This record gives sequence, C-alpha cells and structure tokens, in this order.
Amino acid sequence: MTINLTYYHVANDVPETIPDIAVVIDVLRATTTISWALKNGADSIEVFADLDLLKEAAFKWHADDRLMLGERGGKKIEGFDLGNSPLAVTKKVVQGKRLFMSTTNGTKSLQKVQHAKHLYAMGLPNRRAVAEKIIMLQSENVLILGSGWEGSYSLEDSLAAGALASYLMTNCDSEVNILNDELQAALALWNFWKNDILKCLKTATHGKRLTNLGDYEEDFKCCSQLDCLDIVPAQVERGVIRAS
Ligand code: 3SL
Repeated sequence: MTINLTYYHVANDVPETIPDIAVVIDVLRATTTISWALKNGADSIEVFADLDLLKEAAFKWHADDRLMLGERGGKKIEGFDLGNSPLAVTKKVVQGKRLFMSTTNGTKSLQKVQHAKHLYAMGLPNRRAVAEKIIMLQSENVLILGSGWEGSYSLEDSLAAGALASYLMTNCDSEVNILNDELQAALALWNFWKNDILKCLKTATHGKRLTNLGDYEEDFKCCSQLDCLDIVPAQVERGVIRAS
C-alpha cells in the first residue's frame, strides 16, 4: 500500500475530487480549539461558515446543552458564548455540551472537504494522533488542507502540514509519496522551524495579527505544543465533529 499526500493552502485551491481522507489544519486557532474542546469532554462540535445557519441550528438545542463559539477577524463575535481560544474550552465550560462554531477561515476549510470519506481536524498538539489514525486506515489518498487567512497562504498551517508529512514518512511502513510542491515546501518549512515552533507562529502574519489585537501569549504556547493530545476530531455526520 502506498500513501499519497497532497497539501493545499486554502479551501479555494482544492479540486472537486473526493479524497479518502481529508485532514484540515488551522493551527491558529480553530483546529487547536476543536481538539482541546473534545479533549475536555465536549460532546460534539458542529461547524458553520454562515452565522445565521449556526444560530438557527443552535437555538434548537436547550440553552444548558449548547455553546456558541464565534470568531471574526481574530475577535469573539458579540453575543456568542466564546471566541476561538483553546484556553477557553475548559472542562468546566464545555463538558457534555454541543458546540456550534464558526471562525473566519478554519470552519470554511472543514466545510469545503466535508464530502471526504474520513475527515479529521488537526492542530500541532494532536499531530501524532491524527497521523497514527491515517497509518491505521491505510487509505491511498490523503488530502491535507490548510485554512490560511481570507484566501491567502499561512505559514503556520503549512508548518503543521509539513509536520504531519514528516511523521508519516518516518513512522509508516508503507511508501509515502509527496504529490505536490506545496507539500514539499511545507516539509522544508517544518525542517527549518521544528525546533522553534513558537517563534514560527509568532513570525506568521496571523500571529502578528493576533499580537496586535492583545495578549495572546498563552494561546501561542498552547497552539505550538506538539503531540500532547491523543484526540482525533473526526466528522461523524456532515459538519459534526466528535472525538474518535
Ligand atoms: O480563521 C480562523 O478560523 C481562526 O482560527 C482565526 S483566529 O485565530 O481565531 O483569529
């Protein structure tokens, strides 16, 4: 069995073919927040690009059982329970709840590949867990999708794509093929920054954007941790993600 890996920077680059496995990355911060929310006992996370659809779905749930997470431009959306910080999704806040979530870029990427046979969300903290799931499934084609920022490339998502490819190449018995230049570049990026992930995140344009908005130091630290979570966030029905 051969594993073929392809990486696209943003949702608009993705071709219409349906992959066996899609892995969506939004290091800063949506897929990190999703991973931590599930680790801390959230029942499930339903993702939306559209805020009206999110509210319509959320309001069908009892207020005690739901939380609305919303971010635009790095800031929490007014009227929502939480923004998009992985530090805010503590056990006390999220345990047993259905989370309804919309972010500027990450949830759009998740929607873009929701037809994949298997869809996973990955940040750096659960890189190894997602990679081991891919190794276990032995599927041929794996599409890795970053989230970027409003249609543009992002350094930190490419770093994580390279981290995933690197893990698979080192730990998978099957042959692993890198199919496009985007992923070759991501691998080179990973090899360049892997010993100073935090610095890479702060160097990235979106890192600088967050720094200009306030004190995100703890978010940066959380998002830059590698392989500390054993959670694999998996789509279980269209748009709904649970721990697997
Ligand atoms: O764009 C997104 O989906 C967010 O993750 C951006 S932020 O880190 O919440 O600003």
